[in-house]
Amino acid sequence: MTAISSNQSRSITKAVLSREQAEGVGARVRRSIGRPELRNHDPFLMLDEFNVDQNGGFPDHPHRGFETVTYMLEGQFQHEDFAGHKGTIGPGDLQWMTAGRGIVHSEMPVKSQTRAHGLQLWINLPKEHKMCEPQYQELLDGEIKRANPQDGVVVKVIAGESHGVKSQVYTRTPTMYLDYKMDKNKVVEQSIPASYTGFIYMLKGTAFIGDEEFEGQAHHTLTFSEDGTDTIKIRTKDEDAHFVIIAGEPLHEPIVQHGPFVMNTKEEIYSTVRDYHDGKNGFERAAHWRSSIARK
Ligand code: FJE
Ligand code: FE
Repeated sequence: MTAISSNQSRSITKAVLSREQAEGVGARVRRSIGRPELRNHDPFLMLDEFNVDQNGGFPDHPHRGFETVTYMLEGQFQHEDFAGHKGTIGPGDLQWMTAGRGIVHSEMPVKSQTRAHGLQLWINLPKEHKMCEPQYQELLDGEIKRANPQDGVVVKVIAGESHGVKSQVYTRTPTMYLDYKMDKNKVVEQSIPASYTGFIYMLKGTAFIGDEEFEGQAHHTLTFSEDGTDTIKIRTKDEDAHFVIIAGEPLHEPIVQHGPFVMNTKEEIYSTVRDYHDGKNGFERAAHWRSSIARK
């Protein structure tokens, strides 16, 4: 009841290294959430750090029942969906795609570029939003607000709030997504709603997390304790660090996943497979569609 615990940081309960594995067509990913040691991180289904060269990509595939959030770090990525929505995202840009009842699309690197490097997060949707109309929220690097809690610490607020700066992204599943760049020898505290589950994915350098200063290194996922604490403390020592903090309100709803379809029951998965096959209930345009960007 007293505020004793509220001044303490969450601690780290797990640290898992993601090595590269093959995914899509000729693409490589470091899988964070979604790998065997990091399943059931409700509301998150998957986080991939992808590296795709000009021969690879993720051609023509469907989604239903969740959101895909693509955040580019390097290179250019093109996308095109079955409703004619298309575009290119470059370093620092964001595509927040709510697949809802159905999207079929291709995600491919721009040919002339050497490689496309970024993060793709899959966020589960609450039951009442699984069959919503698809929606895109697209922000260029320059449109994403920054917090600057102190000299040498810059936070891009992709979703949620940091140090008084709020993202304009609408989240159907309450989500915080922050891109932190810290110089060496800095300490920051980030508040995170006490009910959220969360983790850090390290992109570069080393950070020391929590009161016990758990050491986090590149390509590691560090999961947060769920102890009702509403702050995470992060320190850098003799090198700079780049990482994302991702946290969200757990849905506590049953999850039945069949590849790119995520519903609440087996029956809903069966009808999704049928809808996709028959071109119904949101997949009408899937029938004879093939993207132009996925053809060699
Ligand atoms: C996939 C279903 C999918 N990781 N990282 C099945 F949707 C995908 C898929 C991706 C993906 C796309 C991007 Cl841009 C980045 C990703 C999985 O599209 F690979 C399989 N096997
Ligand atoms: Fe996709």
